Parts: sequence; structure tokens; C-alpha cells
Amino acid sequence: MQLKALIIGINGQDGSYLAEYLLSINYDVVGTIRRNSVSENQTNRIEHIKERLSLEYADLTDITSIISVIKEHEPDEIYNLGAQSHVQVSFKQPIQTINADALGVLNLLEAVRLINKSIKIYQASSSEMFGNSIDTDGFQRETTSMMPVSPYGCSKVFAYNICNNYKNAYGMFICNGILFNHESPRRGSNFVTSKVVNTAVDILKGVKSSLVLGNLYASRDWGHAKDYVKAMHLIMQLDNPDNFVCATGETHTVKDLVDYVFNKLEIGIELVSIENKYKRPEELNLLKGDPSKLKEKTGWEQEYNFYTMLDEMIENRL
Ligand code: NAP
Ligand code: G4F
Repeated sequence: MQLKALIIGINGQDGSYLAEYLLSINYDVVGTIRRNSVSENQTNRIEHIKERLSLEYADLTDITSIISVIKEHEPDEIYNLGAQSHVQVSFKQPIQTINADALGVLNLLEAVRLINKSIKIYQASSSEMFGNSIDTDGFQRETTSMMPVSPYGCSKVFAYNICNNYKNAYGMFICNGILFNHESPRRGSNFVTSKVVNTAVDILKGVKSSLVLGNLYASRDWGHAKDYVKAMHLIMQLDNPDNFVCATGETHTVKDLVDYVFNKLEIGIELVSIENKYKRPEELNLLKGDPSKLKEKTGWEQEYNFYTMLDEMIENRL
């Protein structure tokens, strides 16, 4: 029997890769998009597969739109990838972030509970939920306490908890994927990997003359989005719903990232400067995830590492 998946936020970085992956394993794929005044931007990451998808307008903050799409398409699995996903922006628009990323998830859960409790749900939880909490061995894992340091992180903790609550209270199949940073050529240009790669290539081409960043000494566990969407699907195929960290287990500073990209393109590091406007009011200093549980329970393996992920981003931009 062909399975049907609904991807909320299908035109995002992850939504587009997940749609490609699910089509490749014969899923019927429905996705939600949002109205944009430049209509081409509504589907710019999924243009190449658009004919094979069913697309609907919906917004997590508008429960009627979520109910309509679930009732019309009757999916077997829902992947909630929709969110205001930028941490820095969440300090500028905290209420909008909480409406979409926290209350929006509750809207989705209520819609599924009332329409058909047997629909499986994947929630895009985040390593930003840990804040500056680290286990004594230097890793974050499923049992690490959550002490978020941004409105975005706080909204994701609410969503994570309400998902667990609905799973336990109503016997629903709801999984949290606690994904660490993952990047790709489709990453939004205001995230640090894209910003560094795009600006470095522009400097090489003579289009720009410098790169201005914020905190160079924060560390992140960076993987590739293509690997991580496969984890989302694997988690949803288990017999019982559960929560899983997805990460590479390695950490690098923003400075490491800049050094690698600039060295590879043979650009002088003196073209990088710092401005406080790119620093956060409160910073998450270090992320390093332990994906042992995911690997053990699903057999997940990553194909990319930090360097091959960046090589692909550079190659794509050149
Ligand atoms: P992204 O590129 O920013 O995509 C987010 C998607 O959500 C976009 O399609 C966006 O639509 C949509 N969206 C935003 N607000 C919405 C709303 N109110 N209702 C419905 N859809 C909405 O983010 P991503 O990198 O693919 O991440 C996917 C999910 O994983 C997000 O929930 C993010 O918070 C989470 N996550 C990401 C990472 C990471 O490193 N990438 C790590 C952990 C967790 P528009 O394009 O119209 O704005
Ligand atoms: O690329 P970033 O904006 O990603 P951040 O804040 O870690 O969030 C991403 O990963 C989360 C998972 O941990 C996701 F949940 C979230 O949705 C998003 O995908 O920033 C990475 C680091 C930060 O420490 C930031 O302070 O880079 C530092 N940074 C330094 N200069 C910068 C800049 N970040 C951005 N965006 N722009 C800069 O100029």
C-alpha cells in the first residue's frame, strides 16, 4: 500500500529534501506552503519536483487551514517542519516565533487528535532546546536537561513537551527528532554556514570585499540536511514512538568554519570582521550531540561530514 505523507513547511531546506526522499521511496507527498508576495518564492526549493507533489496553502497559526489539509488528504504520516527557524530573528519577533513554533504545534496536535488519532506525527525538535546544558562527558543526548537561551529554544521546548504529553495522554504516535544543526546548498542565506560560503565565493569573484560576522567562538555540531531527513523517516517507521538525537558527534567553532572555507578558496582571513549586531543577546556556546540511540535503534548512518558538507556548499555556489 502506498503511504501518504504530509510535510508542513515543504519549501524549507528540510522539507524539500524530505519530499525528494519520500518520493524516491514511493510515497504520495502532500506539502503545505505559505503565501509570499513573490509567488516564485513559495516553491523555489521544490520547483524540480513540483509536478509530483500536491501543494496546499496552510499556516500552523491558522488551525482551520491545518484541519482542512488533513481532512482533504488523509495522510498516514505528518512531518511538522514548519517554523520560524532563525534563532537571532526569534529575539526580534518573539511572539510570532512562539505563535508558530509552540502554539502552532498545539494546533496541529489538536487537529490530529480530533480528526484521526492514528495519524503519525514527527515534530522537528532542536538542539537549541538544550541551551548551555552539557553532560559531564561533553555531549548532549536525549536525557540532557533543557535550558533554552532564546525565544526560539523556549518555543521548541514547549512543542517538545506538549508532543510527549499528547503521546502519553492520548496514545498518539508522536516522535521528536532532536536535530543538531544541519546545512546544505539549500540552507537559508542568513544562517552562518551559507553566509560564510556565499560571501567567500563572492569575494573570490570580486563581487564583495569583506565578511562581517558575530560570535566566532560558538561551536556547533554541523551535519548535512540530506542525511538528517533520512533519520526523520527512520524514526517514524519504528514500532513505538520515541525521541532521538540526530547529530554527527563532532563540534567545530564558527572560526573553524571560516578558516576551512577561506583556506580552500585561498582568501585572506583579514577580510573577516566582527560586528555586535550579529551577536545574540544570549548565546548557546557549544553543541555536540550523541547519536548513539538513533544509530542503535534505526541503523542510521551519516554519509557527509563537516568538510564534505562544506565542500558541496562551496561547489554549488562557485
Ligand atoms: P527553514 O528552511 O526555515 O524552513 C521552515 C519552513 O517552515 C519554511 O517552509 C517556512 O515557510 C515554514 N513555516 C514558517 N512558519 C510557518 C508557519 N507559521 N506555518 C507553516 N509553515 C511555516 O527551516 P529548516 O532548516 O528546513 O528546518 C526545518 C525544521 O527543523 C524547523 O522546524 C526548524 O526549526 C527545525 N530544525 C532545524 C535545524 C537545522 O539545523 N536546519 C535543526 C533543528 C531543528 P516560508 O518559506 O513560507 O517561510
Ligand atoms: O547558523 P546559525 O544562525 O544557527 P543556530 O543559531 O545554531 O540555529 C540553527 O540550528 C538550530 C539547531 O541547533 C536550529 F534549531 C535552528 O533552527 C537553526 O537551524 O548560527 C550558528 C552560530 C551561532 O552561535 C551564531 O551566534 O553562528 C554564530 N554566528 C556568528 N556570526 C552567526 C553569525 N550566525 C548567523 N546566523 N549570522 C552571523 O553573522
